[in-house]
Amino acid sequence: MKRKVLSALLIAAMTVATVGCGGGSQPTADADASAETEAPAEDAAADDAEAPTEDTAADGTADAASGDLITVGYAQVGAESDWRTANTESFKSTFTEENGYKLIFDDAQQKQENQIKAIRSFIQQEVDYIVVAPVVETGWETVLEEAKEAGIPVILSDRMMDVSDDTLFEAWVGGNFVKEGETCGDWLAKYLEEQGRGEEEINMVTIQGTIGASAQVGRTEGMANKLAEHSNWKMLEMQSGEFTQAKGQEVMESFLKSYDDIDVVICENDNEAFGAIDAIKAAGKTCGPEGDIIVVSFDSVKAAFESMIAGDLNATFECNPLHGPRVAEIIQKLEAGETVDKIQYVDEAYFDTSMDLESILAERAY
Ligand code: GYE
Repeated sequence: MKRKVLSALLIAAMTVATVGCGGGSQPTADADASAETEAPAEDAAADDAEAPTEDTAADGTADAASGDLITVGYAQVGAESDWRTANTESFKSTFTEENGYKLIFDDAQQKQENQIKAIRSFIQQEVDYIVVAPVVETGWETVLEEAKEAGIPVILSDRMMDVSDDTLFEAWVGGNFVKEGETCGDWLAKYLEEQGRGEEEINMVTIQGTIGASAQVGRTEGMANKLAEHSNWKMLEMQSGEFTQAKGQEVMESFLKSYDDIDVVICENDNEAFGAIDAIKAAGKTCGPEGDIIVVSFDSVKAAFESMIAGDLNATFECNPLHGPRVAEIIQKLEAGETVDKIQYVDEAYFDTSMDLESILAERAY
């Protein structure tokens, strides 16, 4: 039985107890050139995955000893931030031949059209699973229908898709972006209160992420919920910094030209904050706990800890990028015919300069 048919059966009836984990299809000659094959292609003899195997391990790895590799196509957003680099690394170190996988990795350079192309290329290559970290939430129905038609299960990771038919994907795993935004607002309220500025008029600006990305939509919404609770907080302006340091700096430069009384800048990721901090300093202002402008951001990558230790950044709200093993676990459950939770949120914390940041940084994985 062809693996694609097995996958289709898996979708149609989750009653299949154990499903073959082979497949290992070769990239076709006309495969999208941008889809970079992570691992060397298997030899033709390995492509004999017709028979079901029962050799998946409980730790989310597959047994490579049988020679049957699970082919996974990962449509990655891009390489826009430290978070993204850690996320890519998590997938590359999890989906190895040693662990029983062949990873086909595609970097979409933050463009949805490139991701759609990559997904079509994965379908053409008859991969076993398609994993997508969607750049934006909308506009995916057609290509997901094509994957469904081909019998290839789709797993979403990191950002969410807004699709009317949720059978178009198997599961999603990522951060709770609205909650992250609300945690940021709550932190800010407490911080201002402690400074005796609880009743003061507070002027804010936001450097948003990529517009339409669920990390942007959720963080903006969470913060808006908290703004509604504080009549003395004023959002002067919001503009996208595309989740990059360079754009974050550019946007902050323009904010500083337009307003001379900014109290808080909310950066929807750490890299934008690094750019904003450079812009603040270049404008002759100061930031951080001792400075003129409070700077907060999301992700909590290592460089954010360094920035807090340096006294530039006030706080960072965590978003965990290490989704490789989580997606592998979902795949192994599907391979075993088990049901998986459709929506899987990852627990997240926050960090500020009142904490022992040196010790936390020493233990930090990303
Ligand atoms: O915050 C940002 C990255 O989607 C959660 O994307 C992710 C975001 C993350 O570019 O740094």
